[in-house]
Amino acid sequence: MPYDAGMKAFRRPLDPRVAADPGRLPPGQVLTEKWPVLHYGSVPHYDVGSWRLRVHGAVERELSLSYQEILDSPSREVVCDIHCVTTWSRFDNHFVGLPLADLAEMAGVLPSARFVEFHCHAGFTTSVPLGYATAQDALVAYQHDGVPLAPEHGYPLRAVLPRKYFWKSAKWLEGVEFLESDRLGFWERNGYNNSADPWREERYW
Ligand SMILES: Nc1nc2c(c(=O)[nH]1)N[C@H]1C(S)=C(S)[C@@H](COP(=O)(O)O)O[C@H]1N2
Ligand SMILES: [Mo]
Repeated sequence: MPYDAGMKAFRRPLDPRVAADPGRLPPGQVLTEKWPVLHYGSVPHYDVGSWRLRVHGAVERELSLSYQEILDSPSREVVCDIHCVTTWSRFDNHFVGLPLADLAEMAGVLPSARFVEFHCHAGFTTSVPLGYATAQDALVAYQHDGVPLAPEHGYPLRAVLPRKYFWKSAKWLEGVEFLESDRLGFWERNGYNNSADPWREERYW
């Protein structure tokens, strides 16, 4: 079989959203319709009656918020595209949650804070510069496309940081810590690029 004929079988029709806006898909990414599940370790099953989010570090007041308190706070919807470092992208995700900027304000983030570190189930961590975490599109989210997050996607709460590769969008959040100097997270210590900008293809070190 000629080489070319074999390849054609795998060629996908161009998605109309990519055809309409070719620059929407970052370099090296492939569009997917389903929402893949990707993480290290096993999926935790939280009892939201006892689960809390701790907000701490370079803040005036440490917070410990219940799931209900988070649901009762003013929410924001963010519609965004997500880009995984393993090359899948998914368009038009509707996340609802609490803006990270609001959390920062509630806790009284100190002027010395420059990074935000996310603490998750089983010791998983990741971090971003404060400016990304407090941008309009950065959330701690509890809902995706109209339904509460499924356990495998981070229930009860995950970070959503659409401007970075999706590994920075930490699932199963237990803590948000404001830092004066950065700490490398789980994937970042294992070869991922700490800056993680999909438009610059900052995948690995
Ligand atoms: N707690 C935790 N969050 C995590 C991860 C993980 O291993 N643990 N993996 C990250 C990676 S690599 C990706 S691509 C996204 C995948 O999110 P999804 O499974 O909801 O698609 O979660 C991120 N958040
Ligand atoms: Mo990922």
